[in-house]
Amino acid sequence: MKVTLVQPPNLQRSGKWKKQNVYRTPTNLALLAAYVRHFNHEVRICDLDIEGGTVAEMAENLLSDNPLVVGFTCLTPRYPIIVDISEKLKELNPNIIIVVGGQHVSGLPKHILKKDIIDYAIQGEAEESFLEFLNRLESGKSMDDLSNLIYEKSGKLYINPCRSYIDNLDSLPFPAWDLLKLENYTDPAFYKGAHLGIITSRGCPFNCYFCASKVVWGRTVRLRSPENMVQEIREAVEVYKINEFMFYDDTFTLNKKRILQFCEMMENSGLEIRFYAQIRVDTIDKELALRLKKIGCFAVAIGVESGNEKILKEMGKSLTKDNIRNGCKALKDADMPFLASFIIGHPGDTHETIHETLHFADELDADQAKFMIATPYPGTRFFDLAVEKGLIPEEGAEDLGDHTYFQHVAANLSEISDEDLLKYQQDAFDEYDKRKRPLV
Ligand code: B12
Ligand code: SF4
Repeated sequence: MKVTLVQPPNLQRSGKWKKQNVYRTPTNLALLAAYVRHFNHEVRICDLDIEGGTVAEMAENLLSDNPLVVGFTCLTPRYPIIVDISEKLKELNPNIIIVVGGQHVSGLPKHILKKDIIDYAIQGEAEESFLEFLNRLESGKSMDDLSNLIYEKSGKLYINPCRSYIDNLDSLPFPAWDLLKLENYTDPAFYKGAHLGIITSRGCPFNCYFCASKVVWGRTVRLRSPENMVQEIREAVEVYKINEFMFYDDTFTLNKKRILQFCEMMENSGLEIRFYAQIRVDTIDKELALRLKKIGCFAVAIGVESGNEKILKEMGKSLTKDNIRNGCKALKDADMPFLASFIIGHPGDTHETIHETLHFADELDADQAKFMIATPYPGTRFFDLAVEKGLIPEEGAEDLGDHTYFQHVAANLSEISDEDLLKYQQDAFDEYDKRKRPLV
């Protein structure tokens, strides 16, 4: 079956973000493509974030090689543009089958389909269900009992239960990088050339109220083996000539033993790479930071979120300010640059607690820092709370398009005004822009 997988455009590329030239690989689509291609489906990936165009041009681009199915990956802010493009696709070719997957679908399964526009959605981990979906379309078999599928029949919505997670992540094929124009994936503030996003684990065991990781992966963690990680890196370096990477894992260092083994294997591999990863402060010490540095880690990102002990406790992150101080000290001792992210506008945040957060940022003295405004993504406790308080509608997912972190307040559960939150964010960004230490 001929299928085009689509990364929709990122509409945050306006104003100051437009100039940034930052593009990340749609690794999820490259993984799905590799999986279904293995079973003889014909796949193209179209990254509209890079290819651009008006809605009509994007739709024409997607139809240019006559696919039977178009599949979009969907982050919440991109849902509205997916609906617009799909509408145009159906106008140009009423027989095209449109399916959507990704975090937004998994967080809000009840509100994804659009009559005569979005036909199907697949929630959760999707490799196996997407393959089965294409197989059934091809053979004309009923979709009724297909796990993870969301569909409509005789005006009724069906949300089928999810199948169990893939046990052995090493069994998955490596992403189909040959389907992307890899030279486009740049980020000059981090990387010297093109880079790839690699994911080596799925899931996070913690329960932060604002985090959407669990909507796709649940709360259990599955890990790829160090051998398999090194193999993927070797292929990227030797076949695709790319030696810079971003690990998309929620917490790259969650399992210290695995990462130490990975370090050892990389040291012996003869591969020279540069990479960046997200970690938690309680999963790093000086020894590990030094080992990571030795194999090419040029920086790590940590989520600090707040400088107020009570807010930290209520957040579900299981970290105290001392945990954070210790982790940052280990990174500094190892001379490992780090980026810290903070959230302004937590439920219950006051002027005092936000000042504590800003002072804590000063104390930690990260190489770079970002300050986000708390935003309720579907499937999170924050989303449920915001709906419960009537601040956002659960239905009408199209209105969620503005849920983004820069200079926008989607649902304010803090004790201060929207204007004050926006001002704190802008001032903090401006201040840290002046101080940040370069990574390249
Ligand atoms: C890399 C990344 C990005 C990249 C690129 C995302 C991309 N398209 O690949 C960039 C930097 C652009 C990005 C931006 C943002 N991100 Co982000 N990002 C991630 C990250 C770290 C990894 C994504 C990934 O590749 N995962 C691995 C793959 C294999 O998993 P997956 O994407 O879920 O895909 C599986 C299924 O969902 C499904 N699937 C996915 N797509 C499709 C398509 C079809 C057709 C089908 C059938 C199935 C399917 O199959 C896949 C394989 O099983 C995740 C964290 C995470 N835990 O996933 C956050 C995450 C996705 N991001 C998140 C957020 C909040 C954002 C931002 C809104 C942040 C912000 N403050 O601005 C922006 C959105 C910008 C915008 N305007 O769109 C949230 C999701 C919230 C939401 N509902 O949208 C996550 C989950 C982080 C979190 N822990 O909360 N992000
Ligand atoms: S620790 Fe990180 S990935 Fe895990 S739930 Fe919290 S924010 Fe999400």
